[in-house]
Amino acid sequence: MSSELVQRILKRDVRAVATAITLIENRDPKAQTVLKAIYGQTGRAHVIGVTGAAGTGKSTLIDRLTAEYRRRKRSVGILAVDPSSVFSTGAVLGDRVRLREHFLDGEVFIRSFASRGETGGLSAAVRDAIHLLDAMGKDIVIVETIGVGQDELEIAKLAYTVLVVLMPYIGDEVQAMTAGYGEIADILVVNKADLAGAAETLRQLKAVFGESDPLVMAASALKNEGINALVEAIEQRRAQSLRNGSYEKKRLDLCRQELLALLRARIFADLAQKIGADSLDENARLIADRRVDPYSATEQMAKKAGLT
Ligand SMILES: Nc1nc2c(ncn2[C@@H]2O[C@H](COP(=O)(O)OP(=O)(O)O)[C@@H](O)[C@H]2O)c(=O)[nH]1
Ligand SMILES: [Mg+2]
Repeated sequence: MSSELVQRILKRDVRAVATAITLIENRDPKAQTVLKAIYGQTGRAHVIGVTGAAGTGKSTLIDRLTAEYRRRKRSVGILAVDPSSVFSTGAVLGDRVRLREHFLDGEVFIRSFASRGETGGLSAAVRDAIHLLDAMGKDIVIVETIGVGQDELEIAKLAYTVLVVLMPYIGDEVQAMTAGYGEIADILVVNKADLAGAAETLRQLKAVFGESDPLVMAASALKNEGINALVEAIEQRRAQSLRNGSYEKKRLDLCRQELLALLRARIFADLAQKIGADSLDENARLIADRRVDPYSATEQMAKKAGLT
């Protein structure tokens, strides 16, 4: 069953990819079999992370970016870690909305992920889904996350290029609002540039970050303005990073992080099983009653589980 699924994924069968993503989400052991088999065919896709606060226009912007990439004959996959995200794909299809549905899916693959509330689980699932879309031949994989939790930031780090989307705001809170963003963003996009205050926001951001690190750009997803320039900037950055070796460095770094994450998950699952939920509850009770301290409890539990 798995090998047939693998063949279908490599033949770009949308339903096979959807089935495999469901296996990943359900943590079905078959998922690993599939992922092992397809991994050799991955490593080609350009993964673009799009993050930022809710309502800044990420989904709308992704719709427009997708249309632009499709115009450039590049295939696109979209993974949204916010189930409320709505993609019209109207931008992609224009007048051709009456196209048969499977054909629509063949052009642009879209899948949403629900947050799990368990740190690490979500980013692992999204990383696996990226591998699938990569193996099915998507040139571009866009991952939308809301830039709030640890998981969402982890996911942004799975991308080669990270866009942080902001919208015009009033006041002098630039530094506070953009504190963590500068570190993860390759490009800061002031979306909704059609609204008042956009030029001033852009000016303030450039005052904080300079011209290029991160690059600060304006766009209006609603009016489809600045989209071509944004795609140009994304592509230029990628070409540049391929030339100067930073792309290769990032690739290596992502593989190292993936290994560490998988090892961490495996070690922890093993340990949790050996320790058992009962022992965890018992020790929590003892600690709460101050009959033992958490440090000694950890030492004891680790020893019991066979760790030194
Ligand atoms: N004025 C204006 N509104 C926009 C623009 N882009 C998105 N919006 C609107 O902002 C709202 C939130 O957009 P959405 O893409 O769902 O934001 P997300 O939560 O960041 O994914 C929607 O009502 C959009 O129509 C823009 O460039 N200008
Ligand atoms: Mg959205």
